Amino acid sequence: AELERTFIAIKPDGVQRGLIAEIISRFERKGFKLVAIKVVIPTKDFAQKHYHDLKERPFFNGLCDFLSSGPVVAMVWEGEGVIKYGRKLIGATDPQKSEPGTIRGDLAVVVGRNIIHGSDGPETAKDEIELWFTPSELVSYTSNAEKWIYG
Ligand code: YYY
Ligand code: MG
Repeated sequence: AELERTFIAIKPDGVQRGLIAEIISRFERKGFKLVAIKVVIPTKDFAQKHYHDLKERPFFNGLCDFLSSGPVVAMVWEGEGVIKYGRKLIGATDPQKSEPGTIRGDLAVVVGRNIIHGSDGPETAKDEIELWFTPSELVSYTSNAEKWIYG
């Protein structure tokens, strides 16, 4: 399996609603490998760094207030195609448009409370992993399931 990694975060609404295990389970059962995880309450400044690409958007301030309003579960997941397929598991940004079967489609209702973040491409994945984690927090290991997942 090639070493592709993505940054996934359960936002404060997902944490407060008790959806941590449900969300982790979907990535885990798919066959992706968890290589870093922590619970953090981001500062507003940190939230603004995370969402810097969106700073001109009208919802930017509210979005950053929201992300810094409570605990977030920050994770790095590894696996073949995990960046693109992680986005598929998550579903469309607006839960009204997310397909049933996706995390947002099954578990969220409005765009401002869509419970999860996932990197949208290789560049943002790299940047977001570096923003949220130090290199020593990323754990490289071989899962015994890998030969059954990848053949
Ligand atoms: O990557 P993704 O989270 O699916 O969407 P983005 O376009 O990057 O927006 C980030 C975040 O901003 C989104 O998850 C909810 C919020 N947001 C919003 O509140 N209102 C919008 N019209 C668009 C996005
Ligand atoms: Mg995004």
